[in-house]
Amino acid sequence: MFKQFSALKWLALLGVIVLIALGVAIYFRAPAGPTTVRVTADEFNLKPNVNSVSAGKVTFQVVNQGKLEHEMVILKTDLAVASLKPRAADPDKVDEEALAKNIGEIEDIGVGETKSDTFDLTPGRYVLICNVAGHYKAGMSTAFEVK
Ligand SMILES: [Cu+2]
Repeated sequence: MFKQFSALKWLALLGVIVLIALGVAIYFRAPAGPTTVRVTADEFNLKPNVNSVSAGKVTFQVVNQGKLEHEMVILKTDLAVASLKPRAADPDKVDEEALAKNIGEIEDIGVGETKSDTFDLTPGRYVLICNVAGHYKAGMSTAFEVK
């Protein structure tokens, strides 16, 4: 009788320990990984599935659904989407450093291809563009916000 009670007591204690361990694991669980933004590129749009994310590591997954090669350049700028300046030597392309900061880019995304990269983004206003000659002017740009 005593031995049986003891076994039950140990079993109950084990149950309590498991519950506490679970609680601790949930409380201290690892923070979520990078935010993923899926961007669709075609002629001539650059469409992210969200227009704002929280600051931190952001993975952009760019899918080329068009018939031409595209890219995605991340510019940190307060300029409006349509107000980026053209390059003096190559007016079909945006000057990525004039009043904007190039944070990074995913280049040479072939037709039907998906390319991803992760960037550490600080709060602010951004513009995403495709800087293949003529594509920005044709409409491949979108405003993006990091909060
Ligand atoms: Cu393009």
